[in-house]
Amino acid sequence: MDRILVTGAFGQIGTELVPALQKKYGKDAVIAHGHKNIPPDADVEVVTFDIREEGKLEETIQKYNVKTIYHMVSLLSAVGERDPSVTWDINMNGLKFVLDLAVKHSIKVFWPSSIAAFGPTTPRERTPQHTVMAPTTMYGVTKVAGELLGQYYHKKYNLDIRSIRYPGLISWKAEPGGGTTDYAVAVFYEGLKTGHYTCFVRPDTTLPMMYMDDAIRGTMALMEADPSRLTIRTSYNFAALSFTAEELAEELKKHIPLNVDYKPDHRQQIADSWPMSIDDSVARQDWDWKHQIDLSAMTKTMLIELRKKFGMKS
Ligand code: AKB
Repeated sequence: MDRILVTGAFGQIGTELVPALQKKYGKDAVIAHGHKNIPPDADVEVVTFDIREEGKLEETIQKYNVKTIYHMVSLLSAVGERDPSVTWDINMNGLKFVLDLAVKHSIKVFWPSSIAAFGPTTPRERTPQHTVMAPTTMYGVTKVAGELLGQYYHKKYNLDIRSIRYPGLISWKAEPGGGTTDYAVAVFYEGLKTGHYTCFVRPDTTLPMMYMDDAIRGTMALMEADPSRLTIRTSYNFAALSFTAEELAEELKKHIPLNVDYKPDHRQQIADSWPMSIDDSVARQDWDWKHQIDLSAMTKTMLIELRKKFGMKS
């Protein structure tokens, strides 16, 4: 049986991608790779190793007859600045191992890029698909380099690699860790638990965001898309919502008592270097991408699901 390997399967995206893939392709078709913090109740076949251990990755590919990899392992923007060398090592060398083995074993690859691939010299409104890409974080540098490496492997070795530039993702199942857009999730958690949130970016900070269900649907749609329609093998711009930190807080206040104060920290500079909104018309044209969930629907769903998760009355 051909199987799908999800690396970084217990991170924010992997946690929701794995059950979605199991639902579509069958429970036994999916193998989940993790390194640390594997949930004891994980309902999936799990493999555990550091992604830089190339031998272990190849063993897994051969043992399970892996024919598709969603390579989700990555250190994010804020945490990536703590140790840029480790960030390069995990994000780039990990990716290169995956790409080399994908060529060797004829595997199709999904790899996530991000709005972090853009930088302060990029046009910030309706950022085009093809534009200046000069990021100022190590995470962003690895995203641009990874996009180019993927495209190179596609042209040189005919590797079927597909990629999306994710905006900030908002979800309730697993919290993000170490990103700049994490405030847009933390405000839900803290707001519900304590009625108060101290936000680490200014109220007028505007970033592109998306509810996780849309992100998972879009990711799987790109992987299913007819390859002859795909014109981008670096990474597709991918968008849904754009709002300020204050607009998000105001939306929450329609449903819960909430007091938000703003104490910008080092992450403000990163947020200010990223786009405020994204032009994703190429994705919409090439593989019919269309988001479904707006700010109001997302806020309502987040609150319903988090209340259940925390055992609170609705
Ligand atoms: C981060 O904030 O680092 C991530 C991203 C936008 O890639 N959420």
